[in-house]
Amino acid sequence: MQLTKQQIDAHNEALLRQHEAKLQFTRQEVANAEEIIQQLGAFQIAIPSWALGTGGTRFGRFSGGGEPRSLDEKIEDVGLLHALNQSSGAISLHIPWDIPHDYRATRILAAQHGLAFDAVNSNTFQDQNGQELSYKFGSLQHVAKAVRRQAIDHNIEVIKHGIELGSQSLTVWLSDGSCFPGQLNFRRAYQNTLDSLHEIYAALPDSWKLFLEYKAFEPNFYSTTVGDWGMSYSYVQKLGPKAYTLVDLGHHLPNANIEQIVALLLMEGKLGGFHFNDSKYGDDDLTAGAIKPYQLFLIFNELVDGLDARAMNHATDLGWMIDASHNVKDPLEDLLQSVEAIMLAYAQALSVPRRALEEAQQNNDVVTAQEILQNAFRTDLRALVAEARLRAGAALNPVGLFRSLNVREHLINERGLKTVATGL
Ligand code: LRH
Ligand code: MN
Repeated sequence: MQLTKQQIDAHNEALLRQHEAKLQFTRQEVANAEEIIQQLGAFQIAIPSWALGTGGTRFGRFSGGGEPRSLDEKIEDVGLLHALNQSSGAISLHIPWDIPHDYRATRILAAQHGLAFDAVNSNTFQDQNGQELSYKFGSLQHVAKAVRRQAIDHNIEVIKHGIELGSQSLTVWLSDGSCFPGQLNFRRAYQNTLDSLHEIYAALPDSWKLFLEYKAFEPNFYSTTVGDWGMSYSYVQKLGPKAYTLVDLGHHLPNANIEQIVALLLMEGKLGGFHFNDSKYGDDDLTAGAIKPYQLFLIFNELVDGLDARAMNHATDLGWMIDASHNVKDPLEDLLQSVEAIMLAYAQALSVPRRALEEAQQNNDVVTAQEILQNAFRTDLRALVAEARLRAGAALNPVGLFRSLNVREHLINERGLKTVATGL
């Protein structure tokens, strides 16, 4: 289903007067409102190809119907999101869930929807049909050289798919680890993983980046071989300048200070990018900003401060990706909400008066420092995010338009109720 400019214009027309009143008020509240609108306009968030269908847990999966049946339909769905918010201009593929069978046709279809290909993701956490050797006891860490070889070759194959599509980075997330004390020699697992990553790194084109994603637990529940930011950092330091750490917000132990981790990785020049989502307990993969919106703001506060300190380009120098799963919401509505929450946190961080904050910190004026941050978080900047969308030709209220056009109904009529998208 493709949206027309007329449909978007008619939607915006009805909301314009209310929007302009809110925008005018916000401009009075926020000194650098115009600058923020322009930076939001340049900011694009990649949509995961594996999160366009209904997610589930081991206890059940409740499909909503009209799910994409192919890579082409996934590209169409991301294209629809991008038409609604003009902030979802890239898709991140997961191999083998989304193997492109005709690179040229896939590139053309993506271009028609204004989409680029962000990081490609390898998968050595499942055994595929016909796979020779199992990853039951790990992949790059595995005690058997042949299993490590198989996993290295898969990652090199994923890079090849990415090169054909114009991607510029590989994300490696390893479920490798152990479930019981004594099961694994940690030092040997580390060394096997590092040696294997060196071979994958050697296969990267010069312009590419390798993102090494860490995770505290699941599916292994005693140790994870790339289990936290420190372990990932130690690997990427040894691998070389093209290797970076990827921060998935749901991959931390309870109460971890993620904004401090982000500040330090950025300072070290080893922060590669993000998988945005939210969680209350484990790797819940909930909508970004749905549970801990202040944490999301604090992360962006460190990002804006750290990116500017290194004169980095906000929009292009890090990988901005969502990684979520939708157990009870419409996948597309959930993704629209995640993009909105991320754009809002970024806008709030851009509105922080940096010099005043620095002065309060230098004076150990804790109250003023907190007041500055909380004022930025408590100031409603949604009109700035909406204005950035309006200027880009998108909808003032993406979820509202998605609903009023009965998009899900159209997709069900087109694809059927029982279709199941590849992915988690
Ligand atoms: C692991 C993870 C990883 C993906 C997978 C779909 O929990 O976050 O990024 O490969 O989800
Ligand atoms: Mn992830």
